[in-house]
Amino acid sequence: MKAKDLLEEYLVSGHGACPGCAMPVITRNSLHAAGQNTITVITASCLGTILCTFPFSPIKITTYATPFASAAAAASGIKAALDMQGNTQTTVLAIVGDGGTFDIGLQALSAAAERNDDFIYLCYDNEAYMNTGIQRSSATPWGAWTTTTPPANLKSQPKKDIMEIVAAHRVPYAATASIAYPEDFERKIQRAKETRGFKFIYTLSPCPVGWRFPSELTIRLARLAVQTKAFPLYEVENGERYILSVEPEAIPVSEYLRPQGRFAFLREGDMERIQENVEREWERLMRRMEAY
Ligand SMILES: Cc1ncc(C[n+]2csc(CCOP(=O)(O)OP(=O)(O)O)c2C)c(N)n1
Ligand SMILES: [Mg+2]
Repeated sequence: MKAKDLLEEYLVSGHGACPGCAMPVITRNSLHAAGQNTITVITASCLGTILCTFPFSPIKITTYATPFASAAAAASGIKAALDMQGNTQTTVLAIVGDGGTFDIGLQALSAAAERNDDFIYLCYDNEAYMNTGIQRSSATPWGAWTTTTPPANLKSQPKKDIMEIVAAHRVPYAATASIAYPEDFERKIQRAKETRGFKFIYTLSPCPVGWRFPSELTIRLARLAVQTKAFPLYEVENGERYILSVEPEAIPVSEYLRPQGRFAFLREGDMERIQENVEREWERLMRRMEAY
């Protein structure tokens, strides 16, 4: 990373994010690590409304806004066009929400991963379709309230395991990252930038509006997600070699969930059930780490 890039801000004030939104931090950190010579690709999402406040924009990087389903296809196309120009230096960085990744954009993501196209796909997961009014996505966790999973009918399916889906494509590099661990976050973007082929970075994006928590708790909740093992930080090389980035402190998951109003409707025994699921998933991840 050039020293200049560390000092330079590519996302400036005047963006349209809600107070406490994690996305400006995610975008800023990623662009610090990716540097000036980057083209970003975004879809219809909260990020789209934050960055594309026509005729103004708070992002100083060339940004291509594409329809909801096509982030990965657009990034593949931009990379192919750069190759045709003999430009191997520009980084292509798609920044896409959970709806645009887990659901509507999944086939384009899978196709680009299968072709091993050379760009970084960064998924920020706020665990619902936030921009259109907090509808559930396949990234919404079990037991969460959203406007389409009201208290009488809370989300009753588990969250889709996007890291396993991407890893199954045996892509060169995939990693989870957190805004509560910014050095680890930027290191992973930097590593993705230096790796040829398809790279996937997956980050949690706490949303005060959709998750129903006070806006000053964003970073604390991002950290608690890691420390409670709800969102482990790790890397996957070639879809096979799993490496843990941060050893969690094994705090009960309730510490992470209780400040969030979207979990206020859990019934008796639900918290224990969520804790058991966290432990089961953690053990499965540990087996992956040991297997290599
Ligand atoms: C094909 C299509 N369907 C639906 C929409 C409406 N829409 C715009 S943003 C959005 C939600 C995006 O969710 P996500 O990708 O999770 O990003 P977030 O808004 O949560 O940041 C939806 C459904 C659209 N723009 N295009
Ligand atoms: Mg979302």
